[in-house]
Amino acid sequence: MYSFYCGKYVLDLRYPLVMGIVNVTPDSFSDGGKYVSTDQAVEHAMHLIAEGADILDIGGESTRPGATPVSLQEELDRVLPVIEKLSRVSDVPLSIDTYKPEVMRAAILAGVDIVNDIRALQEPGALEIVAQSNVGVCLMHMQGHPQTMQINPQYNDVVLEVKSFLSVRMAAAEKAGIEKNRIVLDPGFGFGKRTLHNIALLKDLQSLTELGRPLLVGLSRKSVLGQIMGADSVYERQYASLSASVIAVMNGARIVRVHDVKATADALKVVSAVLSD
Ligand code: 8Y4
Repeated sequence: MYSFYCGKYVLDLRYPLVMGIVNVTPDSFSDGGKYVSTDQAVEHAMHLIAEGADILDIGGESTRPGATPVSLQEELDRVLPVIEKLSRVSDVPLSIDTYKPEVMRAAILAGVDIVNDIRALQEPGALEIVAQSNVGVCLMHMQGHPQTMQINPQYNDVVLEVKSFLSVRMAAAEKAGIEKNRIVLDPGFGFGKRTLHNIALLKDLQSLTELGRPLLVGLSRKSVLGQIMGADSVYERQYASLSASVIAVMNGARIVRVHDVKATADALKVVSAVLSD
């Protein structure tokens, strides 16, 4: 239940780990143009490791609600140089944030240890590519598609529906040959969910642990926190993000995907001390 087999690593998830976000997109790394700097992304990644990141999640396509998709070639051009450089120097597992099977394949060849897929390996060919490797995978729930998912999210019982989706995707992964101990599960905060749905999931996260695999959650800087606080800027969400990570881990999460690694690592030391007592 608590070992996560991912590529070169076996992670002990009896205690919470911090996954640091490395965006290789022009909105976060640019001189105001379209170009993306490999060096800046690698430098940021190394900074996150120094701050205590246990895992790095590298993404080349913004998955924010309404964001425009990038082409396969553009995504590969963004993430591969970063993965190639980091895999030579990093002492923590690298994760690729993608739903595209071709990007998964190239990233695995370049040395990533985890595939973080917001589409839970539903793209044709994705299950096979992960099955033919030894990488770990994060299966995430999303209702709808990134461009439209926040228009009208609807659930009868959000916790039950997320749980049943994750159960189905975990069964599909195992049937394809991906061993259970290579899987972590994620309710997908903000992905086709209203504030009330996100709060219901955070409150009742513990029930998702009944699926028998560790939970990964991402709430860092998300709009649900802005909604709760009444603050629009993502830069006003750091304390709320930290609170959300602490609540998530107290309620059973074992990996938190965050922008602010140092603050989160400190907070999770306190949580770990309480959990292990
Ligand atoms: C401000 C900051 C506004 C961030 C929106 C966002 C998750 C994920 C994302 C997650 C897993 C995001 C790739 C969305 N969220 N992967 N990815 N779980 N496993 N939005 O919750 O950070 S991107």
